Amino acid sequence: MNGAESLVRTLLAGGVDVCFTNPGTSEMHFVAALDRVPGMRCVLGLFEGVVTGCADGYARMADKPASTLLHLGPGLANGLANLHNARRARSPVVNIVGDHATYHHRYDAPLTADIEGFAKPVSAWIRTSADAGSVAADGAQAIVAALAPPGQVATLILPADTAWGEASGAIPRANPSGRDAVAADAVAESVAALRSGAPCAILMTGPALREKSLAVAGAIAQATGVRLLAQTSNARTQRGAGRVAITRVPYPVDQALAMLAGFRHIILVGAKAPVAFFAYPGKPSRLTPDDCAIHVLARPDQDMAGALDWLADELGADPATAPLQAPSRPPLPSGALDPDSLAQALAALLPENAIVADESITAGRNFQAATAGAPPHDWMQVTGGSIGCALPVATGAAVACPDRKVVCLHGDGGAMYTLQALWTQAREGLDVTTVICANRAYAILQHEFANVGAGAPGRRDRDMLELGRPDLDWVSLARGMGVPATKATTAEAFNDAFARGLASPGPYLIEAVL
Ligand SMILES: Cc1ncc(C[n+]2csc(CCOP(=O)(O)OP(=O)(O)O)c2C)c(N)n1
Ligand SMILES: [Mg+2]
Repeated sequence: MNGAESLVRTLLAGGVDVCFTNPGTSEMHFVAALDRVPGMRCVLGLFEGVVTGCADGYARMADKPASTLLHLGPGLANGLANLHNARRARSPVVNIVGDHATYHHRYDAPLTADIEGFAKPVSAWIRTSADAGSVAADGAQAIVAALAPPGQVATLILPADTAWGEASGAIPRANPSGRDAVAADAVAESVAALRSGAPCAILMTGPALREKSLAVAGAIAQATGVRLLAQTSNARTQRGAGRVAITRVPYPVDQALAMLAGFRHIILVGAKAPVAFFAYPGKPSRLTPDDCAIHVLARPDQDMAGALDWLADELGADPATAPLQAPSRPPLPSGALDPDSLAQALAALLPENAIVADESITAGRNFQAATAGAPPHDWMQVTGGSIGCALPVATGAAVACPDRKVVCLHGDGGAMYTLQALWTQAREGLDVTTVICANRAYAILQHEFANVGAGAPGRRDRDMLELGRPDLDWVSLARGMGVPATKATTAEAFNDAFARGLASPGPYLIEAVL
């Protein structure tokens, strides 16, 4: 058995059975091993930002890592932005990067690069395998590192000769460490804050936004009057009818400041103390008032569900008493297609158990509010602010959950970064309905231009923020990659197209002209 095969068998033994890949010459023995060893699903992405975004989406839904296979430094570099989003999502990823053979390095061939240097900022764990005999053990440790709470990117660099050299065999599954319970002090501090009588909020993210923990938090809110809030961007929120609804801290700084203004205590469950996405002249970076105390009930790597259970116990809050979101569906919209009618159509049609990948930016400001009473579903956001995330995240989620409908809501600007994901959806027959919010602009930046006080935009400024001349033809772009598509310019046309996409078992794209 060679090193590559020992690694593939080790990955499978460790429960990693999907590989999102874009290989090159240095990975050919790994590619051969993927074919020789049965059991690994290999999914080709035509750009590394697709590969890494798929691994992120897969992990968010499967709660376990996929592996990637990337080609040397440049391949990794192309995938970095979505590894950044994966890091912020706390997604476990076994990020495998091929490298030149160890003895080839000294010649500084064209593709030679500082792979560890490229990997460092996004990786919690990095190892370059020394020889074929260590590849399996390194792979086993990469899985443990990826799964270490809260979930992280583990980068394994595989010189070509470690893949083709002789190895002894696979390493059996190792147990990853679990989440540590929170300290009694942290619970006591939160209880004291909740009993103080002063206005208090619980700010949550990560696993705390799954249905069961939300119910416990809802009961705590029912018992104490505390306000439940979620971070602005979350990897995955379980929401919809029959679940405890949670409001996010808004992105616009003034709205966030207004929401948080009255609180004297904020209890963090996996979340960070809220800060503005960007600095704006004359506005604060921290979003909480100066006299607001911040209490950490659970760090991101700790057991959030257990912490909430414990807190509920102390307060005598019974999860059965949590107030649940009532079902509500609006009628189908008619007339002009705009962000409001689009939101209404989503709310009217979103199917039960859907997975939503949301990078709709300005068009989607009301999508969450509108769909609060839709049937239960999961909602994934761009966690690291790096656009070009949702198309691959939707693709990876569809690989993880073949029985569920995935709906991808995307700005037209961000979608151009990783549109190759559509080809992967077509090739793999993935059940994803994509809605492109075609406002022909980087609309958010048009607002931000004013927000940062850059003055009135000139002609050249406008040219940097508008996407027209020519308009992107999303129907042709999708069809060119094997995805059926249609364009909607009215609410009625969108209703029909969205219903058609939801009814079809494979990928479908709608260019919603706003
Ligand atoms: C990787 C990366 N590059 C650039 C940006 C800056 N940026 C933020 S939003 C945006 C435009 C988004 O446009 P679109 O997806 O069409 O959404 P809209 O603002 O029109 O709603 C850009 C370029 C970013 N956040 N990430
Ligand atoms: Mg746009």
